[in-house]
Amino acid sequence: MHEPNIPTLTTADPQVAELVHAEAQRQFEKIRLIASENYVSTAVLEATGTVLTNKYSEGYAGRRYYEGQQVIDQVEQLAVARAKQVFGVEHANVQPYSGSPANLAAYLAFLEPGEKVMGMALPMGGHLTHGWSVSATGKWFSSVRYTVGKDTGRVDMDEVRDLALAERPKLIFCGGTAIPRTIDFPAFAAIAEEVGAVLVADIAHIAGLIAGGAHPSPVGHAPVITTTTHKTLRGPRGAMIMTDAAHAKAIDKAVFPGLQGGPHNHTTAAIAVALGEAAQPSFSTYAHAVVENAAALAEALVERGFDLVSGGTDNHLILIDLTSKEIAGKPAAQALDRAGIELNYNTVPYDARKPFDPSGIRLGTAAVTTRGLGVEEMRLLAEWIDRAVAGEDAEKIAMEVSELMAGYPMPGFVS
Ligand code: DSN
Repeated sequence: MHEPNIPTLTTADPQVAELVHAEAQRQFEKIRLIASENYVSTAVLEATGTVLTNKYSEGYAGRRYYEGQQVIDQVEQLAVARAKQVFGVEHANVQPYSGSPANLAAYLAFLEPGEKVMGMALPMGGHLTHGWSVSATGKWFSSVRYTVGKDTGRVDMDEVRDLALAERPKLIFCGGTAIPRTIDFPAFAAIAEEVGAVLVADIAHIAGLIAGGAHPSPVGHAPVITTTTHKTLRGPRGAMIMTDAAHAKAIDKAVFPGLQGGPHNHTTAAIAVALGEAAQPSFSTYAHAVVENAAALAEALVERGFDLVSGGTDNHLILIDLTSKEIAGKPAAQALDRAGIELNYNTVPYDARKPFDPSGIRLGTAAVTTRGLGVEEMRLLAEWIDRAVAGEDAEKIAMEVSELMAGYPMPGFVS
């Protein structure tokens, strides 16, 4: 059942309570490989379920539009101070509701409608909000996109520089949602400086790795850093924008009053808790274990004939092109889900198939590492993935999966 227990909810609304317990059970039994997901601690869960949700606090600490901020100001200041300490930044705004609004704040702060943004193309691993055509960021702004090399699966910084020099964007995004390799922040910074653009590092996927010292930091290279708080950082669903002193005011104004109303104070408290956890030495151990597990899983998958975009991984994320396995991403993801292994189908660079029925699957090791799985279990995982993709009996694999996972405690659940 869900932990902390929810006895009052069970009495007041058994239907919802039952669904909460069912989801906790599902998360316990499955191997969760969605690269953007994790398991938050019980302390983070508790913080999100508090009376802080009752309070409006538009504005910033000491400058609010509602009375009664004696406590909320302290909560937000604590989250900000911890973000500054964990990431070594000059300024942090912890109010964005999630990653997309955080990125939108960068546009509002530094671009006029119609001006140019450069980001990684969505099918290459970028994010919708980096100027992709179906997003408001691609509709309201002019956008140009860099790619990855067809043979290497990696960003070619010469191509990025050539495109930037030709197009002269005012805003450049680095980072994305399906990038298995280290982001070269100094090279992006040099290009942004050359063309006079503001560089935004979207570190949503790798924030926890950066906090734990398992990926280079963009601090000192990108003046603006956006991140969600719920992926490798292992906090509640939310976001932050971190900046140097020079870009702080523009970002704060863009978040409020530019884009948002009242911040979600229960989330802010949970972000503070997660950042407190990320400051502990054990979090650095966790972040390095995430990367080690991904490397081990990648190696075991390659041994089994899987074709990995860029040939492997430097971080928590693996992107598999299933073309050589003669199965598309969607049926493979569905077969894996039936086998107790949860991940998402994903486009691969230069995909010949459509985004809703692409050639690839995306995996990440943040959640399984939180459960305590290690390098040895990654080999077993590769074997199960191989068998499920090959069409072996999914129910049999699911039994083996849930037997393994029964030995690994999950924060948020007790049997
Ligand atoms: N949905 C997130 C992900 O899965 O990477 C990005 O927004």
